[in-house]
This record gives sequence, structure tokens and C-alpha cells, in this order.
Amino acid sequence: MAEDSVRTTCPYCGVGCGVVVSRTRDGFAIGGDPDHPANRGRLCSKGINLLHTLDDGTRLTEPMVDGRAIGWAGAIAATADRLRHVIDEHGPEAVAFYASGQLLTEDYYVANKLLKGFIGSPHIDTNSRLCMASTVAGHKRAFGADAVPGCYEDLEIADLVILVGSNLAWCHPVLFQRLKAARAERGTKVVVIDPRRTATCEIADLHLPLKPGSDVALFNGLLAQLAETGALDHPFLSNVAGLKAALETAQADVPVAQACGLESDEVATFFDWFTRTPRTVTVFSQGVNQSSQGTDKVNAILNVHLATGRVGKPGATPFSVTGQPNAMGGREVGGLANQLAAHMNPDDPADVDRLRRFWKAPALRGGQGLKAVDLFRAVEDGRIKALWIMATNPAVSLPDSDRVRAALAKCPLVIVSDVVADTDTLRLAHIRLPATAWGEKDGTVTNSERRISRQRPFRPAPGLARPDWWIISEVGRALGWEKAFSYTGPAAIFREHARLSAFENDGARAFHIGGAVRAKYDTLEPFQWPCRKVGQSTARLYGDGRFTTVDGRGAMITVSWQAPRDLPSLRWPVIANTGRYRDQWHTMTRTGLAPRLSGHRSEPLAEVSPRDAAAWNLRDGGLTRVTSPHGDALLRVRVTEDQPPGQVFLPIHWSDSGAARAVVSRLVTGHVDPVSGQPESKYTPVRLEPWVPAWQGLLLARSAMDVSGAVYWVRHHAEGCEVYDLAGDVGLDFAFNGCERIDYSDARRGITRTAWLRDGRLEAALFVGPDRPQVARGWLDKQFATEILRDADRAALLAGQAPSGATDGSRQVCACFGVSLHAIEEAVADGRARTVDDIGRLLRAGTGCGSCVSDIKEVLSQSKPNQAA
Ligand SMILES: Nc1nc2c(c(=O)[nH]1)N[C@H]1C(S)=C(S)[C@@H](COP(=O)(O)OP(=O)(O)OC[C@H]3O[C@@H](n4cnc5c(=O)[nH]c(N)nc54)[C@H](O)[C@@H]3O)O[C@H]1N2
Ligand SMILES: Nc1nc2c(c(=O)[nH]1)N[C@H]1C(S)=C(S)[C@@H](COP(=O)(O)OP(=O)(O)OC[C@H]3O[C@@H](n4cnc5c(=O)[nH]c(N)nc54)[C@H](O)[C@@H]3O)O[C@H]1N2
Ligand code: SF4
Ligand SMILES: [Mo]
Repeated sequence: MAEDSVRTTCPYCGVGCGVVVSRTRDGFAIGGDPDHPANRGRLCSKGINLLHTLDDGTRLTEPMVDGRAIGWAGAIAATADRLRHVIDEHGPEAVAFYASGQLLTEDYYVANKLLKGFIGSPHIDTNSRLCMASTVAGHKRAFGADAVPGCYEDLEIADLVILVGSNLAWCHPVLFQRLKAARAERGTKVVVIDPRRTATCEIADLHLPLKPGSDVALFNGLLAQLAETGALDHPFLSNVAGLKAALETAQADVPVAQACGLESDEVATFFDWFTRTPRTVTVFSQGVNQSSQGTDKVNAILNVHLATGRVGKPGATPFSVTGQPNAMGGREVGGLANQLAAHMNPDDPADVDRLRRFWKAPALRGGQGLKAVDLFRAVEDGRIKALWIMATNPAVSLPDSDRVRAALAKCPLVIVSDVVADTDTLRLAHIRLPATAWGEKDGTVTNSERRISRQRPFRPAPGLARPDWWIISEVGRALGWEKAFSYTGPAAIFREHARLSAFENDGARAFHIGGAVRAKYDTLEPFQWPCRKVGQSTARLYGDGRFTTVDGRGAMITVSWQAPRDLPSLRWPVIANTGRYRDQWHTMTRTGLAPRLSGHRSEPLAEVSPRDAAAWNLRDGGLTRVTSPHGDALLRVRVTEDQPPGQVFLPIHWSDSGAARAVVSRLVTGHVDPVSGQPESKYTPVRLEPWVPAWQGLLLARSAMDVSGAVYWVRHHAEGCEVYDLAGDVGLDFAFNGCERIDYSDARRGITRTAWLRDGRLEAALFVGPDRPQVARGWLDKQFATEILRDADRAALLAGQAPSGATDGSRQVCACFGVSLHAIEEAVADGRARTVDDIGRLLRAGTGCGSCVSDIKEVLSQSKPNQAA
């Protein structure tokens, strides 16, 4: 590694890939860290494009109080004074924090300590409530602790991998690549259990498109079958409680075919594979967690693994893949309202006393705080008077989000720490605090396999941005707790956190990193907890049948299938499922800045089956209004066989900052799982109607434009311009002073095309017609980089098409290397490429993260070599 390289960790998904950033003559270069055990040098499209998200121009760079920029001294004083005022007037429990799995462990630790330990309020919860809470609860019920028993290698050495409610290809791409490579080598069987056919099905030997919400019935059916065929592991079960009751209930549960709507031979194949394959790994994610029966779904999965002794053994384990880069770290520091720090329990007086003594925090009280959805209800009804939101965008990501926005709007004190200047949540804040972002931050994160890695800085923070731990500690000191928050840096916080994990811990708490207390923080190598002794790293847990319960026994939990709370009806006939796109991260505050990451899906799509399109009068490429009892959204329609009838898939990424009306959480029900409090984000009955605007348009402009006159708009960043897809009922007019304007209009087809040039250089272009303009988008946005447009290009501009023989205007397929559809088609047409490997060799497409391989296959199957070739 070059001397001026920095080893850090990707700030997106829970795979937790190691990244190397090195200085080049004109900036930085990025690559996967070949020595990091999570990825061994690989990165996905989001990781590869990280440097393109470091745009200081979009950052929040100054603390703001009531809309005024104010230095840190003023901002810290105002924050502390106002919090003190609320505490004095209404008591500590009127204060709440809402944190995030995107904070570093050190930030999170300090936030939790300040609120629970010193302010004395239990009400800190985090966006992990929307993400991992059901798994946390399921783990605790079965194992006695929130601990993932396996590791990534298990996916590579298993003979059968079952992916339940996980679109691994898009959401954990590097882990998907590892699985795919192992499968190619050793013929691993892969089963995907997901109502839709996703990109992950590319490697599936069997896809079970079960009815949404029916997973418990499926796994109960499997448990019954395991017993019937004598596949139970009785020696292992001798140390597991609950088999009899769980099995009886499973045997009496609704028949699989009825609850899941699957073909009986598919189910039989799945059961047979599971029964016969000792080395089975079941990976699960949000199709399991985000359900009103999420915790039971988790335990239904854990039950079949406990019953067969396939827990924490090489290639045989249940495996929850975490979403956020530090969802796990947050769970370790007790960031959830029903946890205390270091895996201690707020309902256990001994634990509360232990933590109180360790922190010297007399204000620490026992008992659980409010969970996310309830927390915002308490803001709504005035019980919570001050809310500090850190590293999350709840106005977009919480269910029933109009209600969340209304609650925030009337909350007397809203403090938001973020890295960018504009988010839907920041718009509702009284105090805005600028935090340092990835590339500037310094600390640790824990990935899905319990591996703790360092994030390290390689660039200066812009303006007055400061680390989250610093901001929180300064407020703690200003509130009078000078000593408890006198940290000199993240290393000191990490050491305290590590000491706490070992404090009076004889093994009763699984989380133990005492062995890292004296490790050199700067050069800390990735390791997996528990780490009791220096240098220890633990790949697997519980394989010996000893669990983290008082008596060491694991537990099978009795679960039975329950229908989701709100079923489809005449009024709300279609089930809305919400989730992720390959190249965007949540509310797009960072991935939205990288032009290449918009190439894959530049607009939010409502994906429906051909049958539903016909039933609801929707046209592929047309627009639809999706309405639920809670809200509505306006989206473009995509008709696809991948989507089962009766269901629509909606992406979670767009906010009011990037689209007119595409916050899909506005639609989502606020129902939660009764055990975990996790919202049912994957199941809301809705209605779909066509929306036929008077016109549709495409605007490309050198700088941001006010397009609020359009009923529908979606913005994305391209290389030299902002791009807006538009639609409306009344025409829009744009003026660009001092520009030459050239027009083309075809009255018969209702098409107009306009370009504005400033001194021969393209300033803006607008295409309007009755339908979505069919223009060469990829070519058009490149014209903004051209100094003086040639005559041929001017003509082509008004035609909306690339001049013949010129550069290409098609959509981008590979986001890692920026390879367009046209380039791939051309390689096929001229006979140079026939296979995915040919394309990789010629164009590099598909060789980065590999997530576009399924797209490339589709192009290959649809394109033919030219006659001549
Ligand atoms: N590209 C990208 N990657 C990400 C993220 C991102 O924003 N973008 N976010 C990260 C985060 S925080 C998370 S939590 C993870 C989430 O990762 P995933 O959980 O893999 O992603 P989702 O798209 O939310 O949902 C997964 C699948 O659940 C299916 N599903 C819906 N209902 C059911 C059901 O009842 N049963 C079953 N079996 N399946 C169902 C959906 O159809 C969907 O395909 O991704 C992480 N990685
Ligand atoms: N309908 C529906 N809703 C969902 C989901 C779903 O599948 N469907 N998924 C849920 C899940 S699993 C998750 S994890 C959530 C995610 O939802 P959010 O957490 O709300 O989404 P993000 O866009 O990741 O928000 C992170 C915010 O923190 C800022 N930020 C980034 N880094 C830092 C930092 O270092 N410090 C500070 N202070 N700020 C920072 C970013 O700019 C951004 O504004 O969404 C949940 N909501
Ligand atoms: S898989 Fe992609 S997003 Fe996830 S950590 Fe690795 S590079 Fe980052
Ligand atoms: Mo998540």
C-alpha cells in the first residue's frame, strides 16, 4: 500500500467492506482493501463511486439556530440552554434522541450515555427500529443475546443457501458476489424466498414467490416436515428448550399451500433440500424484519436451525444481514430504547446498577423508553418536547410520514445533526448542527458478521463541520457534566466502551471486547467480537450448543402464522411492498450526488404485473397516482413479469428534495410488530390510478431550476447539469436571460424542443410532448461539457438525438465503469461479444460489483449480431 493511502470502511451497507483511498496528483483514488476480510478488494457500484459524493457545495457547513448561522460556541450554548429549559419545565423524560445505524460506535456511545445516563431519559431510539429490531428481539428470544452466530465464510462453504426477504444482489452486493463465486466453484444450491422475482434470483436454483407476510407458515411447515422425516438433531436439542410446544403449534398451523400460495412441488423441493443438507445457511433481511409478525418470522427461521443443530457451525447457521454500516455497533452500545449499553438490560436492576456505577451516572434509571413509532406519537401529543435527530431522515423514512412531519412541525425543540444542508427533516429543525461525513470521520463500525473495523479520515472537514461525538460531548459539558464528557478523541471513547463491555462480565453478556481495551486504536485491525483476550477474534458462536442464557440453553419459540393487520379490500386492492434500488442509498443525500449512480434508475417506479396494469389501466412508462389511507405518491409505471399480480413495488429513496411527490413512506401504515415495535414497511394496501398529464417534459439545465409549477417532477444530477423529468396540466415557461434561444416545434405531434445557448455554450434544453420525451439522454447531458456546440450538434440537439456516428445516448448499464446500453449492444452487433465474459473483457461492464450482470444477460438475449458480423 502506498504511503499516503488510508485504509477505511465503506459507509453504506452492513457488509462493511474495507476501502483504500490514496492520494493522486489531482485528488484521490479509491479501491477495495485487498486485506479486509469482508471484501478482499471487491467493492460494489456504491462503494466505487464514493469519491463522487464528496461535494462540499451540498454540505451543511455552519451551525444554524432559528435559521441564522452562528458559530459553535453559540450553537452549543443554545442547544444546551434549550434542552435545560425543557428538562427544568417538563422533566428529563420530555427529551428524546432519535439516532442512527450510520453513526460511528463512538458517536453512538456518547449519545446514549448523555441521554440515558445524564439527562436521565430512557427515550433514545434509532432508525434500527425500522431495520433490525425484529432480528434483535428474535435473537434474544432464541439465544439469550442479540448475536449473529455465523460469519460471511459460511455462505461460501454451505451447500445450500436460503435467502429470505433479502435482495442480496442489490443490497449486499459484495456478499452476493462472494456467494456467486462460491456457487460457481462448488455448485451451492440457492433458494430465494421473496414475493417478487428480484435480481438475486439470477443465482437461484429455486425461487419461492410466497404471498407477502406468510413466511411463518412456510417455516412452520418445514419444522413439521423435519420432525416427520426424523431430521431433528436430538443431541443438540437436549440443550434447547421449547421444541415440543413449537412443534405442536407448527404441526397445527395453516397448511403452507394455503397461507403461502405456492406450488406444492416447489415447497416439497425446498423442504427436501433443507432436510437433506446439513450445511445450510439461511440469510434473512427486511422481507422478514419489516413485518407486523417480524419477530415471529425471525424465530420461525431460527427454530428450524435450532431443531437441526445448524447454528454457528461452519457453513450451517442462520444469518441476519444487517442493513446499515453500523447497525450492529448501535446495538452494542445500547442505542435502542429497550437496551442498555454493552448488551445490558434496562429491565434488570443489577444491570442498571452496574452501568450507573460504571458511568458514575446517578440519573440513569431502569425501564424501557419509547420505540420509534411511539416516540414520534409522543412528539405529536406533546409528551416529548425536545427531540435531537442524528444521522437519519425520519421525515422520509418513518411510516405514515406526513404524520411524522406534522409532529415535528409542532415540536417546541427539534435539533438535527446532519452532513448535508438540505433534507426533508432539516427543513423542520430549529437547530441544525453540521457533522463530519465519511472521509472526515474517525471511529469504528461493526458489520453483519460482528466484525469491528476502523473508519479513518483522509480529507479535511468543510467549514465548521465537527464529529458527532464532539458535538454531543460539548453539549454534555455545557449541561454541566464536564468530567463524563471530557473525551479527547474517538480512541478514548472506544476504550471506555471496550472497558464497559468487560466490566463485571463473566460471560453473561455476549458482547465482550475487553481484549481491545489496550489495542492501538490507530492501527486497529478488523476483528470479530467476542474478543476477551488481546488478539482474539471469534468467527462463530453457539456451535457447541451453549447459549447466552442464564442456564445456557437455547430456545425454540412457539409461533403461528398471522395475517397482516390490513388486508387488501375493494377500496385498497393492491399490496404495496417497498424497498431498495441497486445504486441508491436510502434518502439519496449522498448517492444522489454521484451522476453514475443515477444511470440505473433515474426515476422512482411503481412496478406492477401485466395483469394489474390491465386491471388498473396503467401503461408502461405512463404515470400513476398511488394512494393509501395515509397518503399518496405520483410515480412512473413499470410493467414487469417479475412482479406478482396484486402487488406493487415502490422504491424508498426519493424525498421532497428530489421529487414532487415520491416519498413512499407517506403511504406506509404505522402498524408495528407487537414484540419488536418494527413497522410493517412491506405491506400496505393501496390503490393505483392512471394519471394522464396534459404534457410531459425533460429539462436539462446547467444549474438547479424552480420546477414547482409542474405537477410531477423528479431531479437527478448528471455530469454537467441538473436533469428534470416533468409532467403537468398547465404549460411551464422557463427564461434564461442573455441566452440565444433555438426552437423546434411539431404542432401535429404536439412536440416542442428548445435549447438556450450562452455564447455558443449550452445553458439548458427542454423537450415537451404528450408523452415522456424519447431523447438521447446520455448524449444530451454530455453536451453541457462542450465549450462551443458545433452546427451538427445544434441540429441534433433539437432532434433530441445524437448525430449519427457520434457518441451515444442510451441508458447506463454498468455503474461501476459507466458502460452504456449502446456500447454493449454495439459489441454484440459487431460480433465481438457473445457472452457476459466477453462484455467484461471488452468493456469491463459487469466486472466491478457484478450487480448488472443480470441486465447484461438481458441485453445479450435481446440483441443479435449484425448480418455482416
Ligand atoms: N443499494 C442499497 N443497498 C442497501 C441499502 C440501500 O438503501 N440501497 N440499504 C441497506 C439497509 S439499511 C438495509 S436494511 C438493507 C435491506 O436489504 P434487503 O432486505 O435485501 O432489501 P429490501 O429491498 O428492503 O427488501 C428485501 C426484499 O424483501 C421482499 N419482501 C417483501 N415482503 C416480503 C415477505 O413477506 N416475505 C419475504 N420473504 N420477502 C418479502 C421484497 O420484495 C424485497 O425484495 O439493505 C442495505 N443495503
Ligand atoms: N417504506 C419503507 N421505509 C423504510 C424502509 C423500507 O424498506 N421501506 N427501510 C427502513 C430502513 S431498514 C432504514 S435503515 C431506514 C433508513 O432511513 P434513514 O436513516 O432516514 O435514511 P438515510 O438517507 O440513510 O438518512 C441518513 C441521514 O444522515 C445523514 N448522515 C450521513 N452520515 C452522517 C454522519 O456521519 N453524521 C450525521 N449527523 N449525519 C449523517 C445523511 O445525510 C442523511 O440525511 O429507512 C427505513 N424506512
Ligand atoms: S457491498 Fe457495496 S455498499 Fe456494501 S459495504 Fe461493500 S462497497 Fe459498501
Ligand atoms: Mo436498514
